[in-house]
Amino acid sequence: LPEDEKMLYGEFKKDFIWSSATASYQIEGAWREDGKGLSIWDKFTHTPGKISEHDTGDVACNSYNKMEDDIAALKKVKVSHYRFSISWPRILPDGTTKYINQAGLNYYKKLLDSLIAANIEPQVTLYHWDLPQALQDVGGWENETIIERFKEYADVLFENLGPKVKLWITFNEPFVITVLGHVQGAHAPDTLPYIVGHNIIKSHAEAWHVYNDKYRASQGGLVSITVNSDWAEPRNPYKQEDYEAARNVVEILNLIFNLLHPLMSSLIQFLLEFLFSRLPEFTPEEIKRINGTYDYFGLNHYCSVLAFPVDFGTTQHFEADRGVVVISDRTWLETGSVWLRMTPFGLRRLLKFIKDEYRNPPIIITENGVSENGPVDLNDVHRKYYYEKYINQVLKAYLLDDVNIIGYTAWSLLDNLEWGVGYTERFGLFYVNRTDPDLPRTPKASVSFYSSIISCNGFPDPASGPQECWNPT
Ligand code: GBH
Repeated sequence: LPEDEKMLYGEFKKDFIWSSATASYQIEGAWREDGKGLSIWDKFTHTPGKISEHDTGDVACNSYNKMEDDIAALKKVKVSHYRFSISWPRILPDGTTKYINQAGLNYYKKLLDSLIAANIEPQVTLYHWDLPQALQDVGGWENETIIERFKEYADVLFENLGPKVKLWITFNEPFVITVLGHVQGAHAPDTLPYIVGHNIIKSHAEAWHVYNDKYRASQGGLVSITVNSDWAEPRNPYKQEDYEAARNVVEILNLIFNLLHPLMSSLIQFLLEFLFSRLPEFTPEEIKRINGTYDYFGLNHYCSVLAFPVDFGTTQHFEADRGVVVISDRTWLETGSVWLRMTPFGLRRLLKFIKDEYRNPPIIITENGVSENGPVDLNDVHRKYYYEKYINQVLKAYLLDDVNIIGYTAWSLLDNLEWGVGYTERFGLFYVNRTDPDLPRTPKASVSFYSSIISCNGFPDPASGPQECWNPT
């Protein structure tokens, strides 16, 4: 075996966060129940031709009405934490605090109480892509007034739910919101400019300051943001320019933490100018306001890519702006999603990169997981393999590279609405039978596998650890 793939025995730190995740639009359903307003994803999925098989989140996993089932699933996995997101239009139907929908707040209060009763701590995301349509109608993230709207929304959540929450995530993947939602149109709302990224960063900073000024002293939680970052290797390891292309890919995906970081390197300044050349510059006061507004590094990671530079001339699209194209190596194992190949080695390298680049922040992996498509097979060996290899790479980063890793989150608890590809790709630890109107959750084989890693807090040496822990096969 190459050094990279050898398993390492050992355990994570005490009180390690072991979690699994979902997002409101992907699981809740109940799209018009109890006063919920419409979101941009309601509109997008109801637009013909946008989603595979005309799938929508109208019902999804019906988690809005099946909370008990979800809690039972979490208990079965034995997670210490559960990451879910709040549907903004369920709380504020037109996006503003003019009207607060008490039924929506009650749903999340009840969810928090049920989790706490089950001894599971919540990790709550404020924005996992389902913007109130009413705000989109006035420009959404392109309109800078959204910064104030987001700040007010965050304030409502901190005030009403904050006493029960210790871990907050403002935005899930600003890069996806900006590039897929606005630059490429693969996601809602399908409009163009990068200005969205600029406004998201400011919105995040305002929410962090609200928490810091008004709630931190009494609630004592942590607030951060989550980026999606692949790891990138040079396509040709003998070409210097491919190394630079790979480095740029990773820098750009993590860009937001450079802005939040008190010290901006000259490389970052260069990248910012280059990528966001059509954007207003942040003023020194704005930079000051943004700097340092994170309490940990939130990371969603799925796979690695190979990078090389391409000059697209004057064409305007994201790859052209970046000047880099990424591909995968055909020897890497495939999964149920074309963009996702099994590359466990990259996660350790990425964690080491984050440690070095951002001065050793505490890191929470807020998503990591794998999909299948096609016929149902509850014996998901590929997922067991994926979790075993990836989580072991996280252990190596912790024990061998001294990375300050404090948590790991498996995406996803349930098979759910996988955005543009609908229900055709399934990331769940639990299978959700969509042909049964009751939408029962059935554990896949990976549930007991992940659960044993959790119970053993990693991969203790079987010679000294409990017998039911991971054993080399
Ligand atoms: C996560 O994003 C999301 O947070 C989560 O909601 C989602 O269910 C999960 O991934 C699984 O997809 O099809 O070539 O356009 C992960 C980052 C970035 C991965 C966009 C998929 C689309 C590539 N995602 N990417 S492509």
